Amino acid sequence: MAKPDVLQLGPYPDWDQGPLEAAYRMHRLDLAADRAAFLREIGPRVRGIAARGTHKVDRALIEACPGLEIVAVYGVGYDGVDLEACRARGVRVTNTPDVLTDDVADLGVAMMLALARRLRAAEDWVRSGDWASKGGFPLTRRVSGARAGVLGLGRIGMAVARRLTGFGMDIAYCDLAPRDGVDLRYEADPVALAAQADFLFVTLAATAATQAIVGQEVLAALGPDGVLINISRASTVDESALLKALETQSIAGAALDVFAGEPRIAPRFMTLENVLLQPHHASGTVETRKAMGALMRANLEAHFTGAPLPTPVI
Ligand code: 8YV
Repeated sequence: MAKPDVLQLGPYPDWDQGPLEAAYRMHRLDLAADRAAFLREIGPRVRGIAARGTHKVDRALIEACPGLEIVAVYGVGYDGVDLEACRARGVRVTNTPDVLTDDVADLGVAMMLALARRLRAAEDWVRSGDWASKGGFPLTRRVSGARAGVLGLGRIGMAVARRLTGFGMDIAYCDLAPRDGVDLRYEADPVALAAQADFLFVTLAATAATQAIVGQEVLAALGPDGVLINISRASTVDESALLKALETQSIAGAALDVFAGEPRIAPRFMTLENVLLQPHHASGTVETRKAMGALMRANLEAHFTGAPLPTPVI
């Protein structure tokens, strides 16, 4: 039987690319010189799309592939996929939940510590010789025992909260409703959550309802001692309100793994001292990326062999 044609929207590590090419005829849209011409030629043959969490699988792309059966996302977030258009066409969508939860939570906590304890500036202090010439590094900020807010208590929010417990933090969370069996303080309103947080973690799924949920009001409530940590999607934060809050120091700082227009992020971030900037790599460990790739490939394989999808979205 002929290998199914799969449209690939971005690069994967060799350990995934090899097996993908062994099982499917892969077509690299990301390497096409003329995207429209490439889609006109390949689109009619495409049965699957392999995407990364940040890719757009919009209506136009779906329409360019009239025989499309499945969109397999290498990532937990599927906000880039037009689910309505997929549903209307009976196209299945899969993601890679669970396997990345621990790494994303780990990075969120690492970012909190790195920003509060000023690891980047402190290392520069050593490397530049300031330690020898000027003496001790300026004092930083304590994390243990501080107040944390977790905005969005899904898998990743829970994993963050579990870790923060180990730091003896006073933890509250906000979600659509209190979670059964969760022994953490619940706040129905993100503004109220921010008002009682020293460190506010954004661990929301990106949906229309969470769009810019961290806006001017939440940032004002977070206040001049508050720190924002975003390991979800840039769309959950009103980035221009955030930049203004950082520039005017109406919040203490932000540790960000996600940005509007990434990887070409707003230049205003680059000159700020009170930020920690990460290149959207919370899931970026060898172990987790291997598991994500294996799960994405397992979803494709299940689909093309008629087996139940391991992790369907729709
Ligand atoms: C990945 C992600 O960085 O899981 C997600 O939703 O955004 C990340 O894990 C991404 O999918 C890989 O490009």
